[in-house]
Amino acid sequence: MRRIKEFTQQHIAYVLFAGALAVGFAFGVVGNLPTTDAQDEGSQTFVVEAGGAGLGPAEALIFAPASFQVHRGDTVTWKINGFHNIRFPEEGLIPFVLFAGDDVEVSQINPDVAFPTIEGGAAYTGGPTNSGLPASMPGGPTDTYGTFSLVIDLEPGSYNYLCDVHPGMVGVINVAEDGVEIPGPTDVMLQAKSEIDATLGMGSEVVQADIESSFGGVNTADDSGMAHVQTGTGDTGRTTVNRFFAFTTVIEERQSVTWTIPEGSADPHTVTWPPYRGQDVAPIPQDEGPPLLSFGPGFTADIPENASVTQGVTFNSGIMLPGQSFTLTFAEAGAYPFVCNIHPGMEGTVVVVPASE
Ligand SMILES: [Cu+2]
Repeated sequence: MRRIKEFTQQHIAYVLFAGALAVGFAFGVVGNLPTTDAQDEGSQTFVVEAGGAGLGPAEALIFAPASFQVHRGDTVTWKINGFHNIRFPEEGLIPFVLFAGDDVEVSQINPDVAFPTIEGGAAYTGGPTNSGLPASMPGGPTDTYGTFSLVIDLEPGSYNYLCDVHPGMVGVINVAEDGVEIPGPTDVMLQAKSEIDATLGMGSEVVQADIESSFGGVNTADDSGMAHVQTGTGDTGRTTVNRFFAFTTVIEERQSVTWTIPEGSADPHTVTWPPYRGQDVAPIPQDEGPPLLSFGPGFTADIPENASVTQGVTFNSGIMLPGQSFTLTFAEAGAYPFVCNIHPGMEGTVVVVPASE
């Protein structure tokens, strides 16, 4: 049952990416990381869900439980359900991708997000640290699910962490004084489940409205000759649905389509044809240290904004972040399929009919 559920919400096949991370390990980025097995006898292991999935394409972008208590010496294990890192920050969120021109020469995945600064299972004694992005793929090449654990070796207090890929995805570990009674691992798991259910519940009404308004009618151009496709969800709290709304858009020749990721969304997407599955990252080996995780064809824009396309023309918006848009004008009648390179199942079509005059 769980296996089936997992397969229905796979994200990308991070084959190349995982390879690059593995190379990073081989180059010794993580060679000198602390590996102490510090878990005491009598200590407990608490599980945190990093991202929570429901039925269908809805996903809760939360750490669940968001906040819970441990004792010094306990282990926290994050179940990575999707594409997330776990970072105890010095300040706040850092960008997940760096674009050429913004302090870097090559557009790339931010190495400070991608590569770990601590090894899974090590003792965490405080300060900034990062799990890195998922590299392990238990269960098969499309399974990005894995775990990351830390033995909590911290003074009593509250310790915040976050995921850099999904802004707003944050969690707290509260270290209780020794001898103070705290809820056990089973209670913490139940709390996680109820938080995921509540989050998906809050998002579901808005998502349902999105689905009905876009799938229930035909999406066409407005008076200015522009049709709008909402790319992913917005205003759904921490619930995300990786779909295009609408799925099908019908316009006339020489009309345009604009795809927009709502400001309030937490997921990046692309608008692409044909798909470049597994080609989001093209690692460039460096003389020292980990490879540079440069954008592959999947993440790289290959057509100017507002370009005019005809049948057979390929197009890729490149990676788009929340609040960003991408526009194409369709000069020739025909059907134009498109996908998001990042989220399998996120697909749509623009049907272009001959102009009426
Ligand atoms: Cu997507």
